[in-house]
Amino acid sequence: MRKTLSILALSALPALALASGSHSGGHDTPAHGMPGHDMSTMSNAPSPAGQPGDPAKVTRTIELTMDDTMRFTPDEINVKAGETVRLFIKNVGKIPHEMVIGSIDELKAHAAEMQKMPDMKHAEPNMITLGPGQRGGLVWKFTQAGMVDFACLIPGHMEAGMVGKLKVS
Ligand SMILES: [Cu+2]
Repeated sequence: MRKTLSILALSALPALALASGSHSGGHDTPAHGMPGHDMSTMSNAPSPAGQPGDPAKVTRTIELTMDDTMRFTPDEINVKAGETVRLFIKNVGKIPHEMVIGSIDELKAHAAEMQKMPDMKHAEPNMITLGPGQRGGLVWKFTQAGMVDFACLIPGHMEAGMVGKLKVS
């Protein structure tokens, strides 16, 4: 009986991770937003980084790992403009990590807010937070050629080098 329960508890974890990754809502705290700007519309605004992808249009799955040496593996990924990919990420570390896609300026601004509010709960289509051993996916469409960045915005991680690049050609 005890064994059955623990298996159930473990199998629920990836489902939770996937749920948070696909969550379309904004941040929980209004302090995070800009005055007079509805956060729920922000993720739909055109961004050079691309936009949330349609899971039905995924043409490729790219697997990544995150670990406690503050690295993504791989940390450089080549994609094509117009391509919708599924980034399938596994946290192989013993502490939580996350992957957030954006321009380096967006990521730095977001990291600064995370420093002020380390307990801030956030879930947006451009990010996924994974606990130790968890895995989950993020579907993203790359809209224009250029360099798109990603980082782990848990306080201290980006500063320790937990960043990566998506080269869109
Ligand atoms: Cu991290």
